Amino acid sequence: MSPNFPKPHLKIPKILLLFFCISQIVAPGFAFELDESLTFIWPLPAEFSSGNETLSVDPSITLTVSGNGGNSVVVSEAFDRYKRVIFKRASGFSIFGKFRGRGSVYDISELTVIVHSESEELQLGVDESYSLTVAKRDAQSIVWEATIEANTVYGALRGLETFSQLCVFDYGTKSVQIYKAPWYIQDKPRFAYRGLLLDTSRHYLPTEVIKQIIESMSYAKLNVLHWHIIDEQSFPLEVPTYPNLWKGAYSKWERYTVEDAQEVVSFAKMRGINVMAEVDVPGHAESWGAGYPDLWPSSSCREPLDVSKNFTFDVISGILADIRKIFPFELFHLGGDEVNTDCWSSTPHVKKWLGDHSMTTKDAYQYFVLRAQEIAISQNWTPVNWEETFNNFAANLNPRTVVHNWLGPGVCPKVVANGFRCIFSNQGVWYLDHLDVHWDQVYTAEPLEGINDVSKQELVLGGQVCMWGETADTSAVQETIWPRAAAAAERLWSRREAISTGNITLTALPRLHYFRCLLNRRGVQAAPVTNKYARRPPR
Ligand code: CP6
Repeated sequence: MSPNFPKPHLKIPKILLLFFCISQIVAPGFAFELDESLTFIWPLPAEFSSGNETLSVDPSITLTVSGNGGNSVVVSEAFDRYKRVIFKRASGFSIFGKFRGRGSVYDISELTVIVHSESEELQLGVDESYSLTVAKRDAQSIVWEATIEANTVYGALRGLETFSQLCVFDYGTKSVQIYKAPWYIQDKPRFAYRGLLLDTSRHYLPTEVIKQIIESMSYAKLNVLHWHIIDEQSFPLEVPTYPNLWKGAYSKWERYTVEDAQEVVSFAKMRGINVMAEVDVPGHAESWGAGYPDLWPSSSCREPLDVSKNFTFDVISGILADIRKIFPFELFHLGGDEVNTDCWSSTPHVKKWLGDHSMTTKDAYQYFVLRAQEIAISQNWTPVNWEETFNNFAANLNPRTVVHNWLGPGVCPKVVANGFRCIFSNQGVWYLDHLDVHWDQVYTAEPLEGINDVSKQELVLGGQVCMWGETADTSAVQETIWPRAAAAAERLWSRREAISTGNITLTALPRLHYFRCLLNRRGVQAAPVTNKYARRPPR
């Protein structure tokens, strides 16, 4: 008798035990209630096939990693995390398993992960492809094997997520099972950039909360956290070169030290997620002046940042140099949106400077953005700017600029026609703080809409949902992000043809309901799919 097989203290009538055992042999998993015709994986893999066998998964499942990337802690730590997630509810004890044993009492007691590359470099376009097979060793064999094969550790992470989604807790047997085996999955993302924006200036979010959100992003295979750290309302980040800047924080406690930010970045990296920082200039930077009032045009007219002083650009340069050491991701967001230049034309010394340089306020806006871009480029970043910069002076933007759409649909087609790269975030559908937007509107928004030329399509890096912070803090942030961010995540990961045809009420909605419950089971406060905000009347 195995040591974890407890002696029954209860007197159970033998006939009941016998009946239970027989029922488990004759009809294992009889209490299965999922609609087996559907594949409950979110986002949908690129290619997959499945069968109709039910397997049991060993709660003591072990990991075997091989290949050049076999020693990576990225994979072994992820395996441990997923093991906790998968076996939250299952004990190591199963009568059911005892009757199916061929040496092992479980069908799957080992997961093999093969990682070809040793590199743990995580940049835009990193290879996230993987294959996942849950099948018999060969046609004659009765031994089942689960294998993930990937070129990079980050592909292996995506494969582990999919594997975890195949593992379903069965309330009939109180064990974890894989339905519809054998599985053959070949998967890769459609877009390299699949983002979520978090805004920590309108409301401070503790790093623990940011980390929980990062963890939940990995469940939906999102891979970029766009950290809108600073804005006009508060400056929570420590900048060692200009130590007064974070005087613009809401309080002494609502701050991020350099170490906090580093911790967020490395936590994200372990989950295959890049962190793109944003320093939104010149329009969204009033809080900078709390520490350095010279950055304001005047104490009564505080934004945009004073374009006339070199000090302004020294500070930008200092911030970027300090945070370059924290954020290894090549993309860096310089904002550039919603610039109201009234303070420049109404403040005497700025007005004089404009005259001396024969600049209109619009010229000065361009001058500011381009000078900030040069600073970023000189520090080895690729600049990202909100679309107003493109809308106002596309001809002069640095050609390496990635343009971030937000104002409406139809922008990325123009951006890529001009040879720039684009990120799709149409506010009408992908701004999560717009609570009246329903899951299906998020789901059907298509980043390549209106772009037919394949060489132009390649300039669309992907898309991003935005969780602006004016109206949501820790208390509501997860329920506002999820489940609608998941709708965008599938749009960005899965093949366009596979998710754009047919009736999404049948092909996507049941899976999204299931994914939302999966998030809840994993401790993520995802809202109901059709909730008080996002209910859609029957059509
Ligand atoms: N903050 C910054 C914001 C917004 C933008 N930039 C924003 C604008 C309109 C809506 C939602 C958010 N709050 N810095 C625009 C990119 Cl509807």
